[in-house]
Amino acid sequence: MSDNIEKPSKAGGLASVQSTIKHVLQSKRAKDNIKNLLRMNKSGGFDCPGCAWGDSKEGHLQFCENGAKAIAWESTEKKVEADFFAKHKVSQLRKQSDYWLEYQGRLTQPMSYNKQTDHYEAISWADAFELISRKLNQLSSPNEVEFYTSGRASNEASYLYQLFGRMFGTNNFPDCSNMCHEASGVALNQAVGVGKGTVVLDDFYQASAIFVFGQNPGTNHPRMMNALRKAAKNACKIVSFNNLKEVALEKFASPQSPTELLTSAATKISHLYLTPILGGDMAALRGMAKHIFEQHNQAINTQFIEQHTHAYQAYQQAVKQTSWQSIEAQSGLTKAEIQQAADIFIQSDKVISCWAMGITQHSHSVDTIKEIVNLHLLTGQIGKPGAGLCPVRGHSNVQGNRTMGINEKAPLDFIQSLENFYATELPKQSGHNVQAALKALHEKSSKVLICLGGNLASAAADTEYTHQAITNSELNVQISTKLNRSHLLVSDQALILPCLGRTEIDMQATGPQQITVEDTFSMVHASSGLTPPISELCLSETAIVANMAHATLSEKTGETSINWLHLIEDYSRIRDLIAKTVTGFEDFNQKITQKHGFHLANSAANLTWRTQNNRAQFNPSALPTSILADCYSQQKKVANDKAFFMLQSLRSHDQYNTTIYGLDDRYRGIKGQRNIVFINPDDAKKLNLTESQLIDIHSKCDQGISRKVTGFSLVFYDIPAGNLAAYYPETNPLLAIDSVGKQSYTPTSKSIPVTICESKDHLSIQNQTSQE
Ligand SMILES: Nc1nc2c(c(=O)[nH]1)N[C@H]1C(S)=C(S)[C@@H](COP(=O)(O)OP(=O)(O)OC[C@H]3O[C@@H](n4cnc5c(=O)[nH]c(N)nc54)[C@H](O)[C@@H]3O)O[C@H]1N2
Ligand SMILES: Nc1nc2c(c(=O)[nH]1)N[C@H]1C(S)=C(S)[C@@H](COP(=O)(O)OP(=O)(O)OC[C@H]3O[C@@H](n4cnc5c(=O)[nH]c(N)nc54)[C@H](O)[C@@H]3O)O[C@H]1N2
Ligand SMILES: [Mo]
Repeated sequence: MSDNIEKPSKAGGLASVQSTIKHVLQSKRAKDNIKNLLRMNKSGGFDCPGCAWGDSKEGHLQFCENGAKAIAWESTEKKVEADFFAKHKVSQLRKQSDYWLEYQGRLTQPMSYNKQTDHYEAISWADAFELISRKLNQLSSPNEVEFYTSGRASNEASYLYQLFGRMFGTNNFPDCSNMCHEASGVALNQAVGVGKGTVVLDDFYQASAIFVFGQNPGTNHPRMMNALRKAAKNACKIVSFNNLKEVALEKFASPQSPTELLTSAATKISHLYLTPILGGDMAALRGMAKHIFEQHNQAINTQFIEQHTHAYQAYQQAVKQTSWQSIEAQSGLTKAEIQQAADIFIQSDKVISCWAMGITQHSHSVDTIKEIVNLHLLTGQIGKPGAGLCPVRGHSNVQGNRTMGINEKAPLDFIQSLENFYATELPKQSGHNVQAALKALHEKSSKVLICLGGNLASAAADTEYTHQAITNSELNVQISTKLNRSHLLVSDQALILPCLGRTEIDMQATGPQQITVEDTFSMVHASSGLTPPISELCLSETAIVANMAHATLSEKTGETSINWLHLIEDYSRIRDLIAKTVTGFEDFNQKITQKHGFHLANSAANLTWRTQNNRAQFNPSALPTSILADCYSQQKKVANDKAFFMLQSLRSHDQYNTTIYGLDDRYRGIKGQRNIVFINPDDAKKLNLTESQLIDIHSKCDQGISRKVTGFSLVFYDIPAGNLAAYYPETNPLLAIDSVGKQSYTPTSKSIPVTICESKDHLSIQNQTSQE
């Protein structure tokens, strides 16, 4: 570990409170934002746009440091108005950093790109909708448009959005899930018949062991830390599998505990902390099962297996055939460490497994998640209180978006339900996911890109390819709160449509509206903004979608079977349509009047398996021969190169995905920089590289294209040999568009094969300076 960085001894505590206050003050709307924080995640208040963790019924304050950053960022008084765009050409704006772009403030009026002047210019809403309608109706096929969604959009907005897209004639619904938890949905659907987690928040307080795989909740789900802390205090054993020693998973101080806030006291979180090498979790899980078969047959729940499962023998055989040698080599853990974890698993009567991006963003993620399921089926740890599977979702309504039909391959019964109710025929063939959408735009077979939130340009892999793909669109429509790179990749027509954020009052003809969201525990509840909108010219996402649909579909058919503009006068009308067409939403409007909303039943949690043979499936896959995505196959020999590493791209404590709040990563001891790479000091020494030295990183998936990033500073860190870590999105240029997970098509953002070398660009700069 480096002497230069100061990693704190605990997460949370006073430093969290200080950081919260700093961000609230910086927003210049401190009074509004204090009011916002007090009503956040509470009945009658609004749902935090930070993450999808569920709301607790306990305690007075329901916000965390990073939730406070998210709302302070949204609820700022800084504005980007027409004069800003008059001052800056788009080509000039493109030279600015993502941080600078978003820092300019909130978008306040619709803008249209003028390619003659290279400026965005004000446009009326009516003209903007007319332009969209005209362009869409000129396409030679409805499949020439891509409807992207980021996971913040409400149930109401996303329901109307998918209905619009399908009525227009396409299933092209790429969404942020395709880059995130897609593998969880695929694996869980196949294994247990439902693509969602099987536990609720209360299960965390009943569990006797909680396994946390590939997740950094201290930064990305800070409210989960309260649940882990409470569980740990209740003698629940927490086991972390993480490539890095994340301080919050070691020790956490609750800002709501006076002792932990004001002294050095903290709660020890992990009972056991294992650091597998990148992509090594499947092997580790396989090893846990092997230990159970070899030494603890009594822990195998034969009754559960007989009653509920399929393919047990094949799985048992697969475990037998996996050698300890391959398990140790692929996991980077010792047999003894794996046995220790397995012992905790089987000594606990109720076990929950949680996971996030460290599991889902690999080539073999689907199999890894199935391996988690295998262990739970083997021991019957599912479908009982305090036990089950918990993919911890990212964006606050990403799960709800899928439930509402934002899905390029929505189940047939979902589409048929819409067809029956709306008495119309809808497309059934699969549409584009993010990778397919970018490829279609790149080759110009797709011509229009509409983004309901997010920042596809910076979030997606293969930056140069992605930028070209978005630039190729003939019309690029971005529905957003803040300026970002996706607005600047334009060549022909483009629109910036500014929308309200979660914190703002959504006033429609019948009064202020509520929206609804679904959290990671399938709890659906209402959210109401509290502060006045930043500008009278901002519309709600729901209203923007309805107006696009109204303009486009009435132009297409002369009339539409849906009165879109009537629906948005009162969002309960949209919820009535959802109630009639989406399973589990009967009496929707009535159910959201309950204080904490309602729970969508989960069949697997009720031991009902909606799989082909109505049984939960063991997965007998062998360990992958290589953890690299298929597109790297020709590169495998480079693994012998001593400058070869596996790189993971991850989040700092001061960012929300592509939104950078600041340049610190407090829990890892990093201050004021983002272009850094964490490296094991022994690896660096072998290459004669020193701390803080600038290096270049070359991706090993060339496919004839050189992918590299330059001038990254080395940080000596406690990280397994052969692995590197650096921040996303700065490292996205290294990820080839074809480097995706099997069956999930998710970019393999946590296993990028690279080589590193002393920075040549830096040397040339040094040489230049010395010559001057
Ligand atoms: N403040 C804040 N909150 C957020 C977000 C944000 O950017 N900022 N993003 C939101 C979104 S969309 C999402 S999806 C979630 C993301 O939440 P996380 O999944 O926690 O996000 P990452 O930063 O990608 O962290 C991945 C973690 O997995 C570990 N890891 C990486 N590879 C491996 C591996 O192969 N094995 C194991 N065992 N560990 C591994 C890394 O060391 C790191 O701790 O957070 C959501 N919440
Ligand atoms: N290398 C690498 N790449 C990754 C990842 C990784 O770990 N490594 N993680 C992936 C993951 S998990 C995800 S989810 C994606 C994230 O991909 P996205 O969801 O596309 O990206 P965000 O950064 O969350 O989007 C930020 C933008 O959303 C807009 N915005 C914010 N709030 C609102 C709102 O309320 N309404 C609307 N309409 N717009 C709003 C703002 O304009 C802001 O600029 O990135 C993925 N990319
Ligand atoms: Mo995500």
